[in-house]
Amino acid sequence: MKKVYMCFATDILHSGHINIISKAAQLGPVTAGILPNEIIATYDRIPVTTLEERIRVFENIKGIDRVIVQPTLSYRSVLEELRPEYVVHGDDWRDGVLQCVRQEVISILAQQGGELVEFPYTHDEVLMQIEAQMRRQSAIPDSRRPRLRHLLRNAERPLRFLEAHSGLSGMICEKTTIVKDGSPRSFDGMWLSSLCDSTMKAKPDIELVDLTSRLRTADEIMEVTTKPIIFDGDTGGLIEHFVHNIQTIERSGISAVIIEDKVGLKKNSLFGTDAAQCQDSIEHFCEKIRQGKQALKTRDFMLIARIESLILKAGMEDALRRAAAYTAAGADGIMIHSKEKEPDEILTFCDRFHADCPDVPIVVVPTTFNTVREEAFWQHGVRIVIYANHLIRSAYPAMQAAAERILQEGRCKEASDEFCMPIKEIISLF
Ligand code: SPV
Ligand code: MG
Repeated sequence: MKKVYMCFATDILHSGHINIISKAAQLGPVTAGILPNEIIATYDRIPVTTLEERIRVFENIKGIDRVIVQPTLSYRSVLEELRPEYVVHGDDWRDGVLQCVRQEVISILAQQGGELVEFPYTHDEVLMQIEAQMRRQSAIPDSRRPRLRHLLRNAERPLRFLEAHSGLSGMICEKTTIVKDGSPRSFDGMWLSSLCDSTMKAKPDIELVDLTSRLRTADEIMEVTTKPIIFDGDTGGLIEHFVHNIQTIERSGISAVIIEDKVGLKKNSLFGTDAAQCQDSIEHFCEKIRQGKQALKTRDFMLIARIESLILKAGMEDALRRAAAYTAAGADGIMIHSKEKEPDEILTFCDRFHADCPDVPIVVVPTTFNTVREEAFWQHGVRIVIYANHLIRSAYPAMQAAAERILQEGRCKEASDEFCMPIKEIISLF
């Protein structure tokens, strides 16, 4: 009997799958490989059902002989062990991020004397509606909120969060995927930066843009995306206000808030000691953390404490003392910030804190110490890397250049040709 292998990422089964499975079964006994949710999340919507649930469903489908877990997007380990005569797939993976996976399958099968059999993929109107409904479902607050904790539990590399300041930039965070070393790579979620949200409104980053407006931006992003959001909560304000505001943020479907240990007029940390800024006392900030945690209604939401000691030149020992105190007060993670170009102080902090509290996620924002790669951060215990301002910092000069070019030429042809996407593309983006 010739062996047949198929791999599945879907959580919605429809007649198209059943047709393809019955065609595959005519070739020989079918082994179905099921991809884990976190692997699917690297290039597509996170499944709404668990891996175990999907295994049980596939075990009971007529035509499937055996079900295994395919641990990676690459078929290599499974194909080398199973050595099937046929791999069966829909023809929808010829384009898009899976084309590299397909190419690898073809080359492994060529070495093993196997064959790839592709059947036409069914584009079904009803199915597309179900898929759209699933996307909406995974965007509702209760489904979205726990996603950060879930990703952290399963991560084998730092989660990457990219700044979003609008629905459009949120969509870029959600959808941008590249193929690197044969695997798709995308962002894990959005950072709702106070700097970028303020800049978007042409305001300074001094807690001037109020929570109502910040949540309006969050809502715009949430309307068109499904990935988890980390909210930059600035200082959190007065404790009396924070205990209310944290509930509003939690209710919206955001997964975490980061508050920084400063008091008084907050200015952006990257001014360093050039701007007079006052660090909160350990006791007072711990009280803010304790009361904030007590106010929460779910166990899904995370309150992350941000330490400004290195920014304010209060020293490493102060930073570590604060990290221990904030963790003891209930913080679900520690963000350590620095404005140094060299990563040394950040990495020293991470090593020392991680040795003491290996289970507390460390968050970094490598805007200035930007030479360190994500894999290296992981080795130092970093679990979330935030690219905090790169979409707005790249958009602003591009807009400025287009505006100047129109003025220079007295017409828009040159700006259009040099800087702009085709009209045809923008009118059909959504
Ligand atoms: C932000 O993005 O608003 C931050 C990070 O708080 S930083 O600008 O580096 O302070
Ligand atoms: Mg900020």
